[in-house]
Amino acid sequence: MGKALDGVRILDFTHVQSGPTCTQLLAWFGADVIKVERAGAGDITREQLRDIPDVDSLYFTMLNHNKRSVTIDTKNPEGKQVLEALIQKCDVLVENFAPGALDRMGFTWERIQELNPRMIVASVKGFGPGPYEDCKVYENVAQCAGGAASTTGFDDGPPVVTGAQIGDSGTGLHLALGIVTALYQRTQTGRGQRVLAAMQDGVLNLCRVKLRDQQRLERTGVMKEYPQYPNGKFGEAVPRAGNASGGGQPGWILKCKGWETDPNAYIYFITQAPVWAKICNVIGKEEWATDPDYATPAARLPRLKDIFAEIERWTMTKNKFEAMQILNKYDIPCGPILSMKEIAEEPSLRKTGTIVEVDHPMRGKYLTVGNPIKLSDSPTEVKRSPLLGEHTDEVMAELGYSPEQISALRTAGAI
Ligand code: CAO
Repeated sequence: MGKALDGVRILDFTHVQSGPTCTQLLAWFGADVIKVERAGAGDITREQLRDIPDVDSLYFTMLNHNKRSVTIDTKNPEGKQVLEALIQKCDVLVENFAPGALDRMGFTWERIQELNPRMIVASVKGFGPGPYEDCKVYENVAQCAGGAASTTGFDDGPPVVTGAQIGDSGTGLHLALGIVTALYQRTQTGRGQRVLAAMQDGVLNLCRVKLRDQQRLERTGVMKEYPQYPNGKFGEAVPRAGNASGGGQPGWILKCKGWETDPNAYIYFITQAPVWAKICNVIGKEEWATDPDYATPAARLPRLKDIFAEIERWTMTKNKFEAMQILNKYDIPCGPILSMKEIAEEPSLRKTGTIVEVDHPMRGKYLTVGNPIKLSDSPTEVKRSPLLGEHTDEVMAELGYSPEQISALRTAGAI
């Protein structure tokens, strides 16, 4: 079976996390992703957080599946010529260097257009145009600047960043969508274009509901689904909402049996309005179904703290999986707090290819997250990440270089 992006060639200048997640997705959809790295060193993540000496780290291997690696010195004049040949042969250049680095290499948008007017140039940057456009940015900086940190955590504590890499991997996803959209437009126009995904913008896009709440707060001064209501104070900006649900169906994280020793013995419980009577039955508070203080969503809002405390008395008598099983029988929305250990061992995730075991020639077997997006006509086969420069000769030969030329370029330090 073919792949959705068969025939698309990507010149992958990405490093660390944000850019590599984007090109990994494109590779999983069938694009030929040629990762250009610095000879001798490569993507800095190859050596970061290593768990086995001198072996590519899990950080690197889990972000660079299905790619080919070539080493080219982009500051060497002959190395630049090789890159020019690659630009002419590829459809998309993806990069996430610090602002200006591509220009400093001599590959301005204008120069790339001269070489290949069909080339799509896609970039991750920390910020879009504005006061911070020249700043270098990592994940947590983006979470802070994009509104996630100020709205995450509890009211009486400091801002908190989330473990989900919404700044890096989130922006990589945004960029991947921009790239396939530009490829689609190119089928009509014949022209390439620039695609920019700024990490601050990507995080803010994922925090869209918090900008909604900012405007609600300014209009009404209060947001009744927030834990600050009715006893706490609202300030001028959207406060941290703890574990409250974002929408109109109140939810909270509740203790389950074993919480005293297991940090993840918790369940997320949503008091969805249509199943309120069933919730009352399950927790043994049948009278709440008709009591005017509890029977309607509006009546419950000022009492959510007490309501969740009562529900928790019930959830604490069950482990999170038992609670999940019982609640699901009644269509009560809930979810166990799963640890990474539990996720790694979950057979259904292995079955769907969301968790995949990969074999690597130097590290042996390891687990990775496979493609979370499943296409029925373009199934993903997760292949190990490349060793540094593993495909230099192969790609050079495809560009038309003879073995003698390749060897001369190697001696000159260009590749
Ligand atoms: N051969 C020779 N030189 C190379 C090369 C190659 N193959 N590949 C890269 N380089 C050079 C670049 O030309 C650049 O040189 P100059 O600074 O002289 O122009 C240099 O290596 C390093 O680029 P960088 O500034 O991007 O790297 P850094 O480690 O200093 O910064 C980061 C890293 C992530 C902060 C920065 O790249 C950045 O802000 N990127 C955009 C935002 C982003 O993606 N952040 C998420 C990262 S994941 O958490």
